Amino acid sequence: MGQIFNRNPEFYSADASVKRERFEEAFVIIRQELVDAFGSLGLPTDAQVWYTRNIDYNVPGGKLNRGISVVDSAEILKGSSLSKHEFLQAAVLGWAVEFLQAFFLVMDDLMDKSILRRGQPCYYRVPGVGTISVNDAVLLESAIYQLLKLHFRKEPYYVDLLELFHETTYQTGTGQLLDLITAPEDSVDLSKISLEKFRLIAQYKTAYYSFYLPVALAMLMCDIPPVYRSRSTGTTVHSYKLARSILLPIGEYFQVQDDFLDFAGTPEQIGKVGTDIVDNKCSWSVNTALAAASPEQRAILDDNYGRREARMEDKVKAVFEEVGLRENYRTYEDQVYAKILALIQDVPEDSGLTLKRQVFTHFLDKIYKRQK
Ligand code: GPP
Ligand code: MG
Ligand code: MG
Ligand code: MG
Repeated sequence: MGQIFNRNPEFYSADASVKRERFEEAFVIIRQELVDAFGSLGLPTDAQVWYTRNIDYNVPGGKLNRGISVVDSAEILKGSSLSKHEFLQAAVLGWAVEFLQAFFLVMDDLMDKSILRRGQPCYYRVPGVGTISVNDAVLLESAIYQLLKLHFRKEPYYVDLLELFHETTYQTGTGQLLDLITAPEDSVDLSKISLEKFRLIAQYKTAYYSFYLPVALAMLMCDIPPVYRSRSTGTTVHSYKLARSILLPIGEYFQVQDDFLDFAGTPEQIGKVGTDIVDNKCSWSVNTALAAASPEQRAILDDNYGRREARMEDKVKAVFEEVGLRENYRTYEDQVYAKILALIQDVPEDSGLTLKRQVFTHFLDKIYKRQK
């Protein structure tokens, strides 16, 4: 283990780069465990090399917000810094979330026909990979359950962890289904999309796995009771339900940002090339533009949205600019931030093993006004 990991953990108070470095040190251990397990199958060397490249190409290079949030949340819920063992446990759960995300992204990029991910070609576009990426995605998902078994088999909440990952995968697959069937390749009909559909898609495809999952994992690990009586307000708190009621709106806000950046972000900035317009997606951006469009602008959107031609994509982008999408987004962001803060203020603040407002404000502040 390296220097940083051996230092007495003060994760929550540490600055972002130190946190990231310590979290990445845990990855070295986790990766080795998986590579060793694969090696023990006695397969040819080329399979071992392929498996290792799959992990290295797809898992570690992202923002790591979801994974690090498990550790942050565990520390906030515990109310003090984690022991070395607790840190490793939380980091394993955090990396399990990152493996889940890698599993989703490999498949999502294939389905969305995307070009770039995290500043490098999408995995399916790597020479020789193609549709083998589907099988590699299966292996990335399997890694989650190998890690859970290795590190949590003896914990009383082991089954809860398994159920949570299974349920989250189900929810995300459901969201991806909605996302895909709302965006048929061969028939563009903008009258079929709506902000309500966008919300449903965002909740299922993004919010559960990106926001609820990391916090729920930390709650399980820290033994937060599912139901308790708040001493400060005298009310009964259903802790997981309450967490969900705040984290799902944060997830919707995050997907609005993702959709806006798909249109407004540069590849250098966001590490990917936006595909929502050519993919005919029910994005926040197109819904917002439709609501503000004149009949002439609407006609341009009808004729050019969801077509695989750069010239037509540019016409759509011009309408997005004309209707003031950027200004609209700034207003949305300030309003939603205030709204979510108000939700957080309603969380009863108690000492001991209870939910803490800071778990949520921490998350919200991490994404507020994000540029990538
Ligand atoms: C992101 O949507 C959604 C996912 C990563 C969930 C995928 C789920 C599967 C079951 C495969 P997006 O396409 O807007 O993300 P991005 O903009 O990063 O491509
Ligand atoms: Mg995508
Ligand atoms: Mg997608
Ligand atoms: Mg997107």
